[in-house]
Amino acid sequence: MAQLKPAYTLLYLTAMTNDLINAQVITSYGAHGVVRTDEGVLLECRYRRKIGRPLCGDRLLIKANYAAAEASLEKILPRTSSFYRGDARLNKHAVAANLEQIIIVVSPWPEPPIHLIDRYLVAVEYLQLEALLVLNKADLFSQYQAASEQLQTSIKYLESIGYPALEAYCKNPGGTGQLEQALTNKCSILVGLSGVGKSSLINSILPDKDIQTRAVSAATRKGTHTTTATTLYSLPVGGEIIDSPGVWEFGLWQMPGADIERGFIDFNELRTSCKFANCLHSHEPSCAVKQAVANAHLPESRYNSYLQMLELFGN
Ligand SMILES: Nc1nc2c(ncn2[C@@H]2O[C@H](COP(=O)(O)OP(=O)(O)O)[C@@H](O)[C@H]2O)c(=O)[nH]1
Ligand SMILES: [Mg+2]
Ligand SMILES: [Zn+2]
Repeated sequence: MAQLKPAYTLLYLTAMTNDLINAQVITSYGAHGVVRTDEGVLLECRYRRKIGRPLCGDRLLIKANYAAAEASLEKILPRTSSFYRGDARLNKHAVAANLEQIIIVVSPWPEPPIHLIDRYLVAVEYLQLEALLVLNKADLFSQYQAASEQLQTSIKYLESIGYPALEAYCKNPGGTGQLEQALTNKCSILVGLSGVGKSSLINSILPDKDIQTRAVSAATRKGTHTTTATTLYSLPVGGEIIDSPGVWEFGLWQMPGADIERGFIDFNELRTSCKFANCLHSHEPSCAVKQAVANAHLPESRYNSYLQMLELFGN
């Protein structure tokens, strides 16, 4: 039979324990970060080189010292996904872990450059994550009618091949209900051009964002937390949102042409009919994808996005 411990030893044990406990990284600074235990306690966590460098969103096993509000990293648990950004040299860098959904935000103004949505969708497929297209600033549709209609047409096509989409606005209250539903109980990130309304959407769905930010600041030894650091926020509806300002503004990273090709999911049922099994649908003869464009079964703009991506990011 286990020996009964006096109360003071139990108190001591809860203050300083050698037990491994589960936690998630809220923000990561390189050699340390802020983690939240499954009980909801924020602790500054020191990393250890031989264990690795956790990313925002990583699930960890830690040893906690609650009295000192600190912890040490013992193990990074296996990731269900990794999210990357590309740098100016098109190299990829991991920025977050365990994301499930990428929210691609577009607006009639500023209008997205042609091919931007298709480009993001290739990355979504490469990362094997879910995508959600959000057409924001719905209150501006009548003012920017041509741009809005063009966007709606592209989005309708993307919906027809399987990508969910919804409209939102955050100038007036009540415009983010559908989005909140789509975020429930998932870990998501918002991407898109500067000015499309990502911060406004986040403020609308995360009314306590400032409170959460201050709690992270308080947990860091230096007492500051910059708003540009990739940070995980808990949603009131359940689930999380990772805020990483500017993460996919334009660029992605270099990837094999075959990965770009797989990122166009509407090529799936065509590629088996190409003459060459490894057809990249550019200069090859008897290409079913080119044929589908000629027959208007595949939008020319999608195909042009594909060719542009092969040129810019293919290797
Ligand atoms: N008309 C209108 N303007 C919006 C809406 N959402 C955001 N904005 C405005 O668009 C500008 C850029 O928004 P912001 O959230 O900073 O975009 P971000 O750069 O993607 O984070 C700001 O002036 C916002 O007030 C919307 O739904 N309708
Ligand atoms: Mg912003
Ligand atoms: Zn082909």
